[in-house]
Amino acid sequence: MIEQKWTQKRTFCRVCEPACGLVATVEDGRLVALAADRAHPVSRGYVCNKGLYGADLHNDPDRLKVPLRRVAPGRFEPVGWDEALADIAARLRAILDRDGPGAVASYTGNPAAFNSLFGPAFGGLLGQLGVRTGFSSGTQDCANKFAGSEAVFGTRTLHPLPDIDRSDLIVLFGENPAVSHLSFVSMPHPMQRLKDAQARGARIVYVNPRRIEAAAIAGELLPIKPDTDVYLLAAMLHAIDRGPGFDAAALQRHGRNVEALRAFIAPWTPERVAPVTGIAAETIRALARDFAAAPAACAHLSTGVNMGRQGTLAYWLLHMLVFVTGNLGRPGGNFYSQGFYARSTAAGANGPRAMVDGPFGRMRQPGGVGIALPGTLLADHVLNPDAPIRAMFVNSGNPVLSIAGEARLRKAFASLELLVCVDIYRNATAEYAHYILPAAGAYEREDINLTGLGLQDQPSVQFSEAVVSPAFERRPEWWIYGRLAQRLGLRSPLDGLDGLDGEAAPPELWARVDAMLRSRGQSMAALREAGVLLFERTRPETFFDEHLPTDDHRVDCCPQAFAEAIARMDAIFDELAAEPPGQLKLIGKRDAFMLNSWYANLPKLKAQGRDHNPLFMHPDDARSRGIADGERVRIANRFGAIEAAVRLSDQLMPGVVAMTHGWGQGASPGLSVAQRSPGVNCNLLLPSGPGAFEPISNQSHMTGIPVEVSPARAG
Ligand SMILES: Nc1nc2c(c(=O)[nH]1)N[C@H]1C(S)=C(S)[C@@H](COP(=O)(O)OP(=O)(O)OC[C@H]3O[C@@H](n4cnc5c(=O)[nH]c(N)nc54)[C@H](O)[C@@H]3O)O[C@H]1N2
Ligand SMILES: Nc1nc2c(c(=O)[nH]1)N[C@H]1C(S)=C(S)[C@@H](COP(=O)(O)OP(=O)(O)OC[C@H]3O[C@@H](n4cnc5c(=O)[nH]c(N)nc54)[C@H](O)[C@@H]3O)O[C@H]1N2
Ligand code: SF4
Ligand SMILES: [Mo]
Repeated sequence: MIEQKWTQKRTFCRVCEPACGLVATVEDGRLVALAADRAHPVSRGYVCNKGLYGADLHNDPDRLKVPLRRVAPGRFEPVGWDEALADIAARLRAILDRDGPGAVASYTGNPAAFNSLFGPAFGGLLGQLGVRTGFSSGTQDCANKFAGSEAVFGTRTLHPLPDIDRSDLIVLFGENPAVSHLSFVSMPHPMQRLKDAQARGARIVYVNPRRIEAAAIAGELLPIKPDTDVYLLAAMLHAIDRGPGFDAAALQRHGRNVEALRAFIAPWTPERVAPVTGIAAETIRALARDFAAAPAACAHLSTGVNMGRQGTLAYWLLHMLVFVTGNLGRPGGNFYSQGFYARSTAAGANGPRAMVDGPFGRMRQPGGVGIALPGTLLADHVLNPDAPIRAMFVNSGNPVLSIAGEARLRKAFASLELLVCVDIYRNATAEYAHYILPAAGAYEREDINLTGLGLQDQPSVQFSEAVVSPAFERRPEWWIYGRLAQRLGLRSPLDGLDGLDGEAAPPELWARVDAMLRSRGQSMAALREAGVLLFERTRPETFFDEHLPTDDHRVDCCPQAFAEAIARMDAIFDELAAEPPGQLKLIGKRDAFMLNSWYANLPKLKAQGRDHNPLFMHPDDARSRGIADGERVRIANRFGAIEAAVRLSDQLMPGVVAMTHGWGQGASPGLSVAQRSPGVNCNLLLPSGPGAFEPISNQSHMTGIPVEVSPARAG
């Protein structure tokens, strides 16, 4: 008999929101390959290159293997877990005793959202320590969505999805599903769904300053000048109100403050916003009319709008566009998808966050789901002479490269008495760490796809055991923070379970998920048994009566909470209108070869000239500046200056330049491949510090940044 050396295990991808099903091949206890799970009931065999490359990432020789302690700047030595955690606990205790919990802070990065036991483990520890100063990648990403839905729907966890399969008109603002696979909509293979929609006659419009990859597959482009979507949306509402009219029945049954909305949109005529948005008034009117007239129309927006200066207002107006046309809670319009928790919209309804005057200006009071301190103020808080932060935990994040203001961030991290980074790599931020702790990777821990809750087109939940045991000295976060809690003499989910080896999590940590599942007649035990549980797709018509958590089941059409932000709209509009012709604006450009800053170390993704991040520029803009394709240019503004090679692209609107973020790995010796092809950090050109974020959401301003571009030889 031949001994079988390999096995296959069903698991799922932890990189982005669709959580595509994967089959892992395990040989001698090692993960050797990941493939699409053809039998998966939701992703049905879809997987993208980042999912497949998860195996390369898993086996990257540069991944952290053992805890590291800094002995000198840039020099680390291996250390045992006991010694590392004992020393971290002692130093943390000393700082807490001396300066109190206000001197300790955390930064939680994006992959933590795909690590379902991280939250209870880390939150449990910080809660006991009284640490409340929390930063996260969320303010670089989507904080406006939480603030917007809180005000309009009374909950931060209600984000109506576009019902793509049944819609006649689908309008997508600031997103590129062909590359990024959507955010705040969990749907494997969105381009197939959009292609199918187009084939049955639906019209798809991408509102975007760049002719994105998605537009080449299905749909048309409506080019817009960056950072102006809020004015386009206001003018579309204006045109609907003055043209075909709002859906009276919908407003009467489910609207509140409708007259205030009408008063708000009155001055935003299509003619007025046309020069600022770059869209002709007649085009705005026609799109508005079509949206109102379509039997069913849906809309969605993502990071291209989130990262503008008025993402919260834009999200409000997007909700309004859908609502006043009767498309909220209509098949083919936008709907709420409940998923595996009966009270999922209630989770974000725990009281609106007030505005507060912090040491660095007005902002939304942090706390609860989705509202963190502004990331652009991280350095300010750490370096605040009146109340400096002395110790920080950074978990699965790389703020040095993901937030604006790299130089000040480096200074801030270098000033800390204690920095602990928990990551799978020694990343740019970890260079400043006193301890770098090796986390178990996605395939070395048990997990469920929690992030999709309330956002899944087809609700489902999947459990994956650890596909392989954590290799070397890696440990899941629940073990790391659980052990640290014990070292600090605090209660820990590991209490009484000393035999745990880091693979199976203590049941206590799954208790909340178990309770959620029980609300839908399921349980953690049933999920473990089944692997994947499917839930019925939520009927759109249940939106108001069953899911909107406001007492009167009404939508606030003009929230009082927006008064300050609305008052700023004219000033920003005037500023945009006064820009000189030819002013260049920088936007982001995600591609399939990077994932924020952390797919930077895979040699396969650097091939074919992908070893740097160029500046994409329209040929007309290059010609008028005497710049040739491939030439090195200087990109500068009042925040900073960088150099990069130019790549001409007529996909961009003239006046718009684009760069991929996450590069600038020259000072990341822990990532040998990335360091050899460092590229440049375009976040040096973003505003940082006070004033660089939207006060009502704490969301950073990261798109539509004015820049000058000149040949590098001249500079
Ligand atoms: N200019 C510009 N800047 C941007 C953006 C942009 O579009 N333009 N996008 C923004 C967005 S949307 C986001 S979400 C942020 C991201 O901001 P961050 O989350 O701060 O940055 P990432 O590069 O995603 O860093 C993730 C880190 O987690 C580590 N990691 C990966 N998997 C695991 C794991 O399983 N466990 C642990 N412990 N660590 C893990 C990786 O090695 C990496 O170091 O960046 C933002 N920055
Ligand atoms: N390959 C890959 N996939 C990813 C990621 C990645 O880094 N690489 N990151 C993941 C993460 S963390 C996230 S949050 C999601 C994000 O997913 P998406 O939000 O879809 O992100 P992008 O693909 O960057 O799309 C943003 C779009 O906005 C456009 N844009 C820029 N400025 C403006 C503007 O002012 N107005 C309008 N209307 N459009 C504008 C840009 O041209 C771009 O096409 O992607 C996830 N998936
Ligand atoms: S789309 Fe996202 S979840 Fe699916 S395989 Fe690609 S990276 Fe993974
Ligand atoms: Mo993100």
